Amino acid sequence: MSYKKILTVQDISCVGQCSLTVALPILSACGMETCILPSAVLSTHTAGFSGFTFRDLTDDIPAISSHWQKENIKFDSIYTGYLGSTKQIDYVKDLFSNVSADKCIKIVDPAMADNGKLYPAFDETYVEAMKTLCAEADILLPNITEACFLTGTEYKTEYDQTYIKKLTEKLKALGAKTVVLTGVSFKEGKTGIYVNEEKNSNYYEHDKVSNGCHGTGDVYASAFVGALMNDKTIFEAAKIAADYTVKCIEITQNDPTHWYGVKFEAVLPTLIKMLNLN
Ligand code: PXL
Repeated sequence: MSYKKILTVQDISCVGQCSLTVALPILSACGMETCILPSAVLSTHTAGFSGFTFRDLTDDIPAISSHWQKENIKFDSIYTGYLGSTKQIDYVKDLFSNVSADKCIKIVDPAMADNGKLYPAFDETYVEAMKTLCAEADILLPNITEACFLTGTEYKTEYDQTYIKKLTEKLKALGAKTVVLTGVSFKEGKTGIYVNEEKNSNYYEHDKVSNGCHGTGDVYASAFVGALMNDKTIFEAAKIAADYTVKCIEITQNDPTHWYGVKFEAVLPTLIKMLNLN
């Protein structure tokens, strides 16, 4: 396997098993050199805890980026998640221009909404700015709520193939080359991933093991990036990430004290096996 250098830009939620505390271990387990740029530092994530602290690191980004450019540091992939501010989106676009290696794969998880609602920190201005970042993505990894906000589509919990196909086509019209849409359920008890690539679309269906666990979007995106950078195709990476995420949910769902994230650590060996890394 070739040794790849990835940059991931997202927050540090000190407690909560999301963002960087998930991406860093998963990408490392997948054999990647994982470099990080924290967008903000929070005491916990914002979904379910109250009174969390929030330190915005937007103003640190230009100097970090300049230093990397002076050192000629470049990345084989840049993967972005939860960002700290609307202004930061412009800085991330500068990173895409300035610290990408040849053939750098730009992966954007718009991490801003779920279950029909924006996360507390975000508003319409953020959504508008996020559209411009999505336009630069080689691969966009939204859930259905994010896809609806980004395309001005009515959010539905029941839908058909046509609704999903149109949603992903509208995301591609923003400029993203490939859309990997998560949480797409056409049948009771099942959910899956709808992948709309440059030339063809594909759907991977699997059992729905819970009605939504916090942090699974970040686990999914990180495993997807790890698999893709191990030279899996986009669809193979989408399937591996789904199978891994299901395993994480299975070992977490019966523990009511663990409502804030999934126990992704214990099943990392399974992910490594799926990638044939051992
Ligand atoms: O998992 C997405 C996420 C990441 N980071 C922070 C969050 C959330 C979701 O709520 O609050 C800080």
